[in-house]
Amino acid sequence: MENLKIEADIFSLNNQAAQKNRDTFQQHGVFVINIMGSPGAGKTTLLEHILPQLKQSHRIAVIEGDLATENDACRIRQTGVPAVQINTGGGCHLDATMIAAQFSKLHPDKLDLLIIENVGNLVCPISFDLGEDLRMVILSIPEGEDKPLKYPSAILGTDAVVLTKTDLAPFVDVNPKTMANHSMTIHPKVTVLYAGKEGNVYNAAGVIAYIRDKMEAKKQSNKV
Ligand SMILES: Nc1nc2c(ncn2[C@@H]2O[C@H](COP(=O)(O)OP(=O)(O)OP(=O)(O)O)[C@@H](O)[C@H]2O)c(=O)[nH]1
Ligand SMILES: [Mg+2]
Repeated sequence: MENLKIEADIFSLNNQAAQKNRDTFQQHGVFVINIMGSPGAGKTTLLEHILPQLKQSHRIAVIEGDLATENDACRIRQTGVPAVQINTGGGCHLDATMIAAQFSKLHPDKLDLLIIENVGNLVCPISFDLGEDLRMVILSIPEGEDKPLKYPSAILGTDAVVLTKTDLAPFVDVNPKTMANHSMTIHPKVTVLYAGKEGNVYNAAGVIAYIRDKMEAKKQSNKV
């Protein structure tokens, strides 16, 4: 019983901090995306390929979350996009307070888009609102067809599922369409997108178009 109360208090405190973040993001006109998924699902690889195109039309910064190392922030900086790294030590997710502490360092008045890559984990990050506008769960095809069914909270708690590593589907006996259908069984309104290598090219055109659409939709709704 005591454990349940502590858990409820943690979520309630985080929700308050997330609401503050949401207000701050809105004041600065920054659109915020929270990217979640298992370790190695291809989150940073996806960012490395979408940032060069998105940065042509938007001012972007990235917050990277990992237990240890600055590896992912370094990879992002190589695209020319500023990135800060949060190391959680043992923590399996980012929380709203961690984001608030980093956001002020990112020149908020000169930003249109903030992308947060959460700690690699398909469970914990889903429960922690960061104040984001959009959630994307990255599921890599080699993780297996049944993952949307086995991790329903991840699918229910996201706006979009991105099925990555499409090039590996033939080698791991996974039908990406089955993964997509399982995702839509759990969450009929979820958007399913694909990304992966096609020969020497990494194709994430659908993801880029989706992000642009969502940013534009928010801009229009702010005008009303
Ligand atoms: N073949 C193939 N490999 C990929 C693809 N996307 C990512 N990878 C590989 O998968 C591995 C993990 O990719 P990352 O982008 O580091 O994964 P991540 O989700 O950011 O990992 P963490 O941040 O550690 O949770 C790397 O070796 C990538 O090269 C893809 O589309 N096709
Ligand atoms: Mg990463």
